[in-house]
Amino acid sequence: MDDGLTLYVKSKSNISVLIQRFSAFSGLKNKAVWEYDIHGEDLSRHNRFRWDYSGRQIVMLQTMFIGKSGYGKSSLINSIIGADAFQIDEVKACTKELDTALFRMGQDEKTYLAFSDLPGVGESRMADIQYRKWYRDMVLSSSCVVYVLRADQRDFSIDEDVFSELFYTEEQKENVVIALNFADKIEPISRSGKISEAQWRVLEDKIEIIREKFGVYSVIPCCAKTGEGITELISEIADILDLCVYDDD
Ligand SMILES: Nc1nc2c(ncn2[C@@H]2O[C@H](COP(=O)(O)OP(=O)(O)OP(=O)(O)O)[C@@H](O)[C@H]2O)c(=O)[nH]1
Ligand SMILES: [Mg+2]
Repeated sequence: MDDGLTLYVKSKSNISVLIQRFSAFSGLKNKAVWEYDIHGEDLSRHNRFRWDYSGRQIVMLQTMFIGKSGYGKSSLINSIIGADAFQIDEVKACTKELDTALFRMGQDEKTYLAFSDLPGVGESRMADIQYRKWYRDMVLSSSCVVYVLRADQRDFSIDEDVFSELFYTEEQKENVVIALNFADKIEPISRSGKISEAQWRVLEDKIEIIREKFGVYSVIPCCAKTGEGITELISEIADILDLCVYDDD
């Protein structure tokens, strides 16, 4: 992209591999990506899909993960792709580049499903100014955004602030899925480590609170550690991405 963002390809595979894990992605195989929106606006004008990868122009159907540092963006992508390609860290903030996992969608080397991981907000004021600019650019180049929150978090003020800066129209919010990660940590914490029925009841209330605060209907509790909720998260992402592709025969 012409703003200096570099694409770091952390893993590259074929979408068939991903479909074996999550059948919800089967509607994307051998499809081409729309470069016009419903109003006929040419989206490639925003560099929306085109990236230079190894000297070749590729088109990416991109899902971007954003949210505060340590909320599990990299862990969620790892659990989707089924590999530890993205670095995770318990203490220091660790994602400093635009890391991407690519899955080739068709027969040729042109169109890819992509999951991208941006640095977390909330590390430092200076870093945030840079990151928020990246976030704005990347929202324009993404077909779906997974906004990661922590289920056990009480104060959402920084997230609401960042969120409202990025998404203000209803149309933009339709492409957003909120992942309520760390669902295993919501009280009452279960000894098994799995999300208990009591926790699910609390999560249902939490979903309503988040829907109201952020104006996003698609709110999915999940746990990157145990993999719970990941299939539901995938199904929401796939529904959004399915609207961005067409048959390329
Ligand atoms: N208990 C629990 N731990 C989790 C969950 N998701 C992630 N973690 C842990 O939280 C820590 C931070 O996760 P990361 O995936 O590195 O977070 P990140 O959002 O990518 O962080 P930055 O790259 O700094 O922005 C790691 O130790 C993960 O193992 C979860 O759902 N439950
Ligand atoms: Mg990370």
